[in-house]
Amino acid sequence: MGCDVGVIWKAMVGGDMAELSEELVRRMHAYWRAANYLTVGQIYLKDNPLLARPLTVDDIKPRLLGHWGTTSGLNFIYTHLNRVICERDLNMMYIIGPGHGGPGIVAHTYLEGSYTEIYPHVERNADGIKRLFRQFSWPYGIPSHVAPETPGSIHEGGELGYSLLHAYGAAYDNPDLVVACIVGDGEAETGPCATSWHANKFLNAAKDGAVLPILHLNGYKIANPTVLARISQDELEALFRGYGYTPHFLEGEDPDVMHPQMAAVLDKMLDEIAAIQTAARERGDTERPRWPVLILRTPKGWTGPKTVDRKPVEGTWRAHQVPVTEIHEKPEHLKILEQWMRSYKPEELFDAEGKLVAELEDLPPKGRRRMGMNPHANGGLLLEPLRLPAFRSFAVEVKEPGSPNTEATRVLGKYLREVMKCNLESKNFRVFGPDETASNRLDAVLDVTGKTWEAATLPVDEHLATDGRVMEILSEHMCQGWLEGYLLTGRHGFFSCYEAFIHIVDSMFNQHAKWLKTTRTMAWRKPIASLNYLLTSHVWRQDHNGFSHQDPGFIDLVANKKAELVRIYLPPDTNCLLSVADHCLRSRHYVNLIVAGKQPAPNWLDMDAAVMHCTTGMGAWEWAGHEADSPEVVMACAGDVPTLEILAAVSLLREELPDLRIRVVNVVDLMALQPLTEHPHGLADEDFDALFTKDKPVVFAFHGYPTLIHRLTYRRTNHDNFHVRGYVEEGTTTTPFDMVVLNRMDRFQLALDVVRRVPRLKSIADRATQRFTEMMQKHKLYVSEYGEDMPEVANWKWTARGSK
Ligand SMILES: Cc1ncc(C[n+]2csc(CCOP(=O)(O)OP(=O)(O)O)c2C)c(N)n1
Ligand SMILES: [Mg+2]
Repeated sequence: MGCDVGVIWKAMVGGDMAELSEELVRRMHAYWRAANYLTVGQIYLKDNPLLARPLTVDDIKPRLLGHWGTTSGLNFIYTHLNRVICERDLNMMYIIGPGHGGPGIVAHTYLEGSYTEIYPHVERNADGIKRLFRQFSWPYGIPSHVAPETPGSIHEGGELGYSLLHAYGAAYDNPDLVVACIVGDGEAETGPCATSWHANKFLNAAKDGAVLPILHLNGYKIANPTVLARISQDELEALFRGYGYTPHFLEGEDPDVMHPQMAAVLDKMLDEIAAIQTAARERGDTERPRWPVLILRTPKGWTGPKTVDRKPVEGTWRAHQVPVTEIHEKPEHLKILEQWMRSYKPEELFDAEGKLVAELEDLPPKGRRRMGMNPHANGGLLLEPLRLPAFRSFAVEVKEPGSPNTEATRVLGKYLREVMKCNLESKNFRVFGPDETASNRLDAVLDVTGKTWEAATLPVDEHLATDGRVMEILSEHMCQGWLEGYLLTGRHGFFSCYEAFIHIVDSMFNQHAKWLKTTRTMAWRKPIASLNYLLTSHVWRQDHNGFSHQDPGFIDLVANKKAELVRIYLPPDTNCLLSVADHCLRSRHYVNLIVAGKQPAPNWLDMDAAVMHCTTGMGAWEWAGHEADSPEVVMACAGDVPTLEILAAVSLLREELPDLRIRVVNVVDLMALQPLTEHPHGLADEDFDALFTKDKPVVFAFHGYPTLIHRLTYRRTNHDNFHVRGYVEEGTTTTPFDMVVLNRMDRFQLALDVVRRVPRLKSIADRATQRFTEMMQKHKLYVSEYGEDMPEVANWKWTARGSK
């Protein structure tokens, strides 16, 4: 559809002007100028902060870094939100999608005093301003984005797309909170952002807070126009109506008009929010409301240089980063910069000492109402520990290793049901999943709470509830983003996902881990609850689905991150899963990754043994090995299916070679494999050597890609003798045992590996090879013929004597 951009737009506030006194408009405009001045100063200046003398190249930073284009608009919005916070005594947070507008938020938090309270060395005087300028995008200073260092921030915004999700995550269960969320029009093109508008179907007007989305239609991204800026207003309006919002439009660039209009539109939207909340809270109205959204069109780089080198800059993509460069080389550029900075009239904004003038000092909110000081943006301050039931009471009774068979995640579901129940009153725990809570066998949780759902319901629906605490939508992005927002504002959560598809949020995990890494060493940021993943429906048991659903690589990704942040658990059975889950829900400031199957599988350890095993992280299972005083081979395993195959291989070897001295080692905490110098859970070298020996072959069956085990153990004494089997990217829709055969991690192959690696067995290697190879052939013929695993495999059970 063609559209004439020049005429597609008309301001839709209906020309409303708020009842702002001229005096207030004048002061708000001055305040905005001050924020813009401080923004430009951060990008350009290392000296002469108040322009007390003419600008020279010596005042200019050697490297000009930062983003101007988005920032003046963000500064405008912040100024206006300050007014409504004061007038309505709002509890408001500010999340900006285009996190590259960092200098604007730093400027505002400096103006309102939050910055100096947290960083007293950045004083409220000329020296402080100079420091503020110098530190920005400066080595060992502060980052260019709305980083963890920025007061009031829970959203870095470096990777675009998640602002709305963080905003909604923050709003859940915070009924008096309003989360203002600026969405960049470029950001709005990302997949996660595009779907996240639907979060309004999961927000309870009575029990949750409000999100105030503002689509910042400044027309451009880095180098291109944005799609939403170049469609007609009708389309734009239809789009947002279609998403279920009431769109409000405001366009302009003349501050005299924009200030009163912005005030009017914000008042209108906040009135709408108040009316929606009153209807839900006082009249019990349960109809899904149309929450307001503001679509704000202002020029990119508003108030910046109009042209540079005769090319238009303000209102174009050229304003995105640093609009005037080559200041050291081109005197006329220095002049443009000076004129630009002086256009904000700093002498009217700051006194001779560099203190903000009194009439502006009064303007922002005070204390915790300042957006830089909102405690929700420092969630650890508000964090209450979960009330946790005794996980031991959910234990499976294991009289002897190998029985009974249980579905580990189904038992976990019962435990989570109690966790949910214990914390219903405190409203600080939610379970997240992309349409898979029941499929992942965690549906017991639904006995005590529903699945959040504000859209229409039909009689056929089950467990949907407007106040449910299980959040399901078929978007891993949304689950992850909601959970992050929920955790960052001081609550707890649990995310279960099919193992293969968690990769969809690889990058979001990266960003969250970066946030945790940085905040870990910041004294004023308090630790938050860990992000807990349960990956199930895992690679080895995709009987329904096949190759597309087989990928254990998320473990590798998590292992890339700083040791102090990540924990990876591969519980071999149900009791271990319970012990690990309890531990994870108590932990702080980590990412915990748990990988566990949902299919019926044998249990190996009673609860006491499980707790002991999970606490150590790994250990020899004496009941499974028989090593006399020293083993000839170590058979190690990590993961439920690898554990099963290793134990089955041990049984075969016992039959074949009763005198072979085998040690069985199970690893539940993968990070224990690393040296203690690399990870706090790492086993000390002496203990590792004692467990894995210094010189005996280690045949290791691993849940994921084998290279990871090598990565984690390459510094260990016996690493050269580690022979790892794992997933090698072979898969299809086939039987459970055929999956391990395809990837050469089956019991026959593992037994063969042992025979080939133990020097004493060289003489019988040929015979064993023949026997085990025959078994593999027999298996192939059997599954091809009958479509299921051979009875001796499917019904195999561990016995104290070996296989039956
Ligand atoms: C997911 C992602 N892709 C690409 C980038 C690189 N990038 C940084 S800013 C930007 C343009 C952003 O445009 P918009 O959201 O409209 O922000 P604004 O115009 O307010 O600067 C891009 C593509 C990024 N940060 N994140
Ligand atoms: Mg833009």
